[in-house]
Amino acid sequence: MKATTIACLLGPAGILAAPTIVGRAAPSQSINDLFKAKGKLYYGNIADPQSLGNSQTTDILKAGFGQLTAENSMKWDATEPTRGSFSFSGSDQVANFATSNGMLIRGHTLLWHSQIPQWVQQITDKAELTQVLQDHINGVVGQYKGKVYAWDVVNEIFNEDGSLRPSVWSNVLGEDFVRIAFEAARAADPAAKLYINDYNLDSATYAKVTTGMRDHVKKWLAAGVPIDGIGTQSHLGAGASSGTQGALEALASSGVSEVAITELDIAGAAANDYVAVTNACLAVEKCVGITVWGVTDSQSWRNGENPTLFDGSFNEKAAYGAIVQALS
Ligand code: 9MR
Repeated sequence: MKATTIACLLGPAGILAAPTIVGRAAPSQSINDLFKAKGKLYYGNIADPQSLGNSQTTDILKAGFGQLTAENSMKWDATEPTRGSFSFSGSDQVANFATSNGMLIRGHTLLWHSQIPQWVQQITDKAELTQVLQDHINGVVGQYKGKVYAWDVVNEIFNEDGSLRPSVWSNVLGEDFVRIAFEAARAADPAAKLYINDYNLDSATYAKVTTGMRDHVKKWLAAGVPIDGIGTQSHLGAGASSGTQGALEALASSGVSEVAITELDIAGAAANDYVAVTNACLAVEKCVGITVWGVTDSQSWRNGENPTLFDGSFNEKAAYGAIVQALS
């Protein structure tokens, strides 16, 4: 890593003392630039107001990555905690940082079973829940109209066996909540790519990939639901990267125009796992980009698993250099 900052200190007698390392700067090579040179749109990462308050984190983001997802601040509990009263203080910070640094934005997420306020969970009337969903999507997508590359419109709506997960959405509205959400998002920002996002989509033959995501999306596309892309979160265990390319191909075969790896982290962050996932996206034409879920291990939701590309002291890990090498 070339960007290590070296301070030459003068000793008391004016003699040049040994160089002292006062801190490592950001990575010297941008994996975003290298990925784009291979025809992809971005290599991204996540942020929220707290991490953006740390200059070592922002240095890494600026030097290495070209896309940002808000880790939590665009979710429903943050943006519309009370019905009809929107709060964008956190999410605006993420969007402004991305925009002022030329980074694409992935909006995450408009409809989820988790991180939704009680007042939403308690609705049992179809017409009311439809209105509430449309108003939420209109408010949040409208706030960032023209600024967001892609929205995760619905998140984690499948069970492991490929059926629809029970939630206030499916319980009250049946499967129709998917159409309602995508149509509202399309109306609020016609230029944004609209995604369906989920986890455990890591192997081509897994039920959640086949009878779950692929077959449902095929059916919804045939019915005119405006779905542009499928996001595979890719929270992987060590050594679990071998299925990624096949899974991306299976998801792409649903007929969506693009797919993306939206929340990548890998237990242990072995270099060969990160390189395999990067190569999988390169090998699948519809794969537009990769988002890593966490800048440093100490910021990761996977406590103790060290799944990101930088350690808790902001040092680049071997996997980052291996991605640079694979893309060079
Ligand atoms: O990383 C997020 C963590 O800070 C939150 O506490 C958590 C709350 O549910 O959500 C995490 O992000 C999740 C993402 O929004 C959806 N896919 C799974 C991610 C990891 O749990």
